[in-house]
Amino acid sequence: LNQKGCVVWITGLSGSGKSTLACALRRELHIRGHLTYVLDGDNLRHGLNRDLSFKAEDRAENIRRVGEVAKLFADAGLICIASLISPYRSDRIACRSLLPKSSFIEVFLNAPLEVCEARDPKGLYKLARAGKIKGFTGIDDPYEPPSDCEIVIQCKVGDCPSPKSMADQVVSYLETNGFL
Ligand code: GGZ
Repeated sequence: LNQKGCVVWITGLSGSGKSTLACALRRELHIRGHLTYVLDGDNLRHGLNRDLSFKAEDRAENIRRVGEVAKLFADAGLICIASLISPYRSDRIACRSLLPKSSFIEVFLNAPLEVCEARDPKGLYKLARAGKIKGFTGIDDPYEPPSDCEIVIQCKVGDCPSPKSMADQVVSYLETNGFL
């Protein structure tokens, strides 16, 4: 293995396609012979982070733990793909500071709330609108978009890139910056 490890940190609203992108990116990198590991917020909340709620300080702790684990994978030479809403800029900045400069690659999956809410794959937006889930990101809880991230993936109403083309955008960045 001759690979420079890094963390690809995907942030965006629930339903923006973070897990889909993570999965497509894993596939593209695997095809190219690179070792990856995907850390998905929703999955980790069933295990490592099962003790955490969605209030701001628990989200911060969620992001902190995943950042520390991602750092371990990057240290081991893997491309670690983390997909979490990670709604607070300060929490993402704290993760960035754990890694050597340039090896934290922040990807903003910029899908409008309207698109995410129309998808509503788990019916959570519907529950949030009905007041049955409190503190749902984008509805009655904040999302702070990155101001200085490495990659922005734009998704517009009626015009969202395919999973493969989202992944390709990240692959191009990794190639250009010497990670592949
Ligand atoms: C946001 C919530 C909430 C609230 C449950 N707010 O899209 P999903 O459903 O499948 O994945 C989301 C997941 C968010 O976990 P993260 O660890 O990524 O969040 S954070 O980074 O903010 O800590 C969503 C579901 O949990 N979910 N309640 N109130 N998303």
